[in-house]
Amino acid sequence: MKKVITYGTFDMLHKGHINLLRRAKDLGDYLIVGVTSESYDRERGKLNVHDSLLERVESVRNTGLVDEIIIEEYFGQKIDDIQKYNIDIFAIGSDWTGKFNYLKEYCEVVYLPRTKGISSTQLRNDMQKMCNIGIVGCGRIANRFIPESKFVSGVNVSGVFNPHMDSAKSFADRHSLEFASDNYSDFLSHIDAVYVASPHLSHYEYAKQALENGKHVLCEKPMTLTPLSTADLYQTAKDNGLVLLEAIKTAYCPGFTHLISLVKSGAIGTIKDVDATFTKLVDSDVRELSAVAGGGSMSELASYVLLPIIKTMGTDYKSIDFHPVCNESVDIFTRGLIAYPNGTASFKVGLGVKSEGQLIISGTKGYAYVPAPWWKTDYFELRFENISDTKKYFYRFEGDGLRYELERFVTMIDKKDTVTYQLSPQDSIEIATIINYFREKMNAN
Ligand code: C2G
Repeated sequence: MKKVITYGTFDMLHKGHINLLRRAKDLGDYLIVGVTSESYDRERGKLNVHDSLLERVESVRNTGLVDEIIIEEYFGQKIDDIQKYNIDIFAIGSDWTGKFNYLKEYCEVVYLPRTKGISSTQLRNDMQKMCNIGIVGCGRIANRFIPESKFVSGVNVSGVFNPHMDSAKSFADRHSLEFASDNYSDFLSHIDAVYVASPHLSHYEYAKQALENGKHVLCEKPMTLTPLSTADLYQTAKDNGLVLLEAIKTAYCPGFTHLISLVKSGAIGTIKDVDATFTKLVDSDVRELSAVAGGGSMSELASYVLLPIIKTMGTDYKSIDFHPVCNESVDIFTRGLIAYPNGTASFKVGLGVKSEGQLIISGTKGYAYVPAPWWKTDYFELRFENISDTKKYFYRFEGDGLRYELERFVTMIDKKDTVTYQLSPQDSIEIATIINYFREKMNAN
């Protein structure tokens, strides 16, 4: 019996896939299809797969052409499968010509003609309404956002708003955007969604006006500096059936998402302590160190360190203590200690003090260790008493990582989901609560 194997995502199964499966089946007597898992697709950079794994498996099965379906979960699995299933022929579409020659050592490799004029990407784009996004602000993060947006399908960054028309115009020219505006109402009338990347203290006004005008909002962190205003924005989004998301990139990247799922599933026992550090040295004259602009280590960086703490330990803490180190205007470093009824959490944030940027989540059976920079999670270990039990996990963290938050944002708009477990409205409100508490204490002193 001649056994053939082929692989693919098979998203929105179409004629091209069916032709490919038929041609593969004709090569032998028994056809095995490896359908890619969601995490493997994300790892290899396919961020916008529409159908779930179960739906894709079901569509491949319904073609009636396949004898066995397996799931492809990791890079390198093809060699393992070929040996495990005694495969004679590995077949794949001609868009991959040459890429799988390394499998010739294990079986025959056949590149089958690809059907012209149809692809999952095209079907996704046809189905998904293009989301026109306008950027508020022209700073560093806004500049980074544009190249990142090119990796997310269904998105077009069409314009920019800045109260200073000169800045808006030069930003639009630099990034070949369709329009620049210094009139916010007019700017909003041209777009479907807003990415608020202006200085912190302006986030609330821009986000609020956008939501009141029916626009979805992706807002840079910290969304606002008080729980009341963050909660108010979420309420406005809810009342208008819109997506509002805080742009803490770590929350949406594959490595961090998996880390949280693992530790919350008991992989290290019951979680008892979290320790997170994020420091980023900045020049002395920047907005980040300006008190009037809402700067300081806590307001700049606490969103990151509080994320793993809130996600794993929750928010029913008994007390929080801050130990800030200040210059004449803001905290250039703060150490925080949070006491829970049954555990603890601590963090360090610094704009003027450098430290090791690691994350450790400790449990009753072991701990998760994420080396610096943990906020761009591409690797972590689960460690136990017996060091031979250590498990290592590797992920991709592409580019600046902003593509992950943007992908989540447009998927939520597309699927009409207004809440994501990766960063819920309550999570954002809790982060604002702690930052606000810190700022109140600082002002009181
Ligand atoms: N295909 C085709 N004609 C099209 C579109 C796709 O023949 N018009 C083929 C592809 O060449 C591939 C299969 O259909 O052999 C599945 O395509 P995708 O779902 O796009 O999956 P892909 O990303 O190519 O996965 O491990 C995964 C594999 O390496 C390939």
